[in-house]
Amino acid sequence: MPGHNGGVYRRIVHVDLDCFYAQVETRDDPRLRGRPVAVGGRPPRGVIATANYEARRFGVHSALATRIALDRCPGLVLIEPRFDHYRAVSEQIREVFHSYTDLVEPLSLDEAYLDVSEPKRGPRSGTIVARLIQRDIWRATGLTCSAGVSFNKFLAKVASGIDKPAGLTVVEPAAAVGFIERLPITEFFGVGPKTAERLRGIGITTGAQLRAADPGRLEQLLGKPGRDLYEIAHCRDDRPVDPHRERKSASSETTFVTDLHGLDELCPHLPGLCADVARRLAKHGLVGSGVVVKVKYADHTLLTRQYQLGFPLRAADEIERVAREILATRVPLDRSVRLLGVGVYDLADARGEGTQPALFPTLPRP
Ligand code: DCP
Ligand code: MG
Repeated sequence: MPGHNGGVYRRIVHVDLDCFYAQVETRDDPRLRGRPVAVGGRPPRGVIATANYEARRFGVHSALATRIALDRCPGLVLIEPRFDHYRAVSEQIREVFHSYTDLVEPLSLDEAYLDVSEPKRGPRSGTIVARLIQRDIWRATGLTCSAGVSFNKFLAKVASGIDKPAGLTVVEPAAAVGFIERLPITEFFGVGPKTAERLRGIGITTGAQLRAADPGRLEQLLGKPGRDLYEIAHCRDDRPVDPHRERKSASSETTFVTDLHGLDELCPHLPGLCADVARRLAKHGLVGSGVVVKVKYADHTLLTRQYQLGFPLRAADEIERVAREILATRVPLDRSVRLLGVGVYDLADARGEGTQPALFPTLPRP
């Protein structure tokens, strides 16, 4: 059997609240029920953090520019995010988790892995404990969540997304291979649009094809993540649920198909990278006060340059301004570059950090 470690399967539950911010808002204001609702920043610069299912039917989704969301769904109710409030709700949810196990690894405000192999209470059944958790969250907060249960993190997480909202999906060991075979490649972690495109290039679009692939070829194509994908597709995912894992930075990077030269070629990649970093911050309810730029040159040597601002940032265009300044003044660009990355560090809760005026930081010249 896959994932069978010394005769014992772990019981991992992944819990994810349904359209979290939007569900909290509709819970708090019953007049919104049944109407399309999105939580996000106002146009022209704002983006959607999340939308309820009514709004999703119009093509409104996380990270979409609010301006476009309003075009797609003219009746959309737009609500400014209330991060402190979501954080408080998140605390209530974590209390429920901790009443079942101390092995809780939060991934964001609304999402966590739990190892319930030996629960503090309830039976030794992942499925039943997951149901109890859904019930207790509902009782404590009036919110629905979806859960996935399996013997490793990857399977539990994918499973929780199968039957939203308020669903429960269990992947038993005997069903795991069939489950993986049917998954589209984009469901595997770390496979964004770019990686999916590369995999498609070698004829891989499903879990079944990934399982049948040559692991060496995958590694050649994608590096170490290629090897990890192969392992995961074969149910080998021993990552423990780690209650002490902390996010110290949020970053995004891209490796270019052909090496790039100079500021003019690199700068067009900054908006995408910074938008990605901003999304990660938003998802975790965080802000950061340092920006780091990473460059890998054609000969694979790495260089990072960072700048500590002393005040918190969270918007993509603000991160971009600092990153551009670092790139322009502190990163030698006389050599070809194969990878560019941007990150934000010194993270703190977004709590109390209202929407900021646009910032135009200028770095002191080195
Ligand atoms: N979030 C955000 N920006 C993103 C993604 C998410 O601000 N790009 C915030 C809003 C979400 C919350 O994080 O409510 C949780 O993210 P999820 O990805 O779990 O999305 P939802 O809970 O909103 O929807 P789903 O029902 O698909 O889980
Ligand atoms: Mg969610």
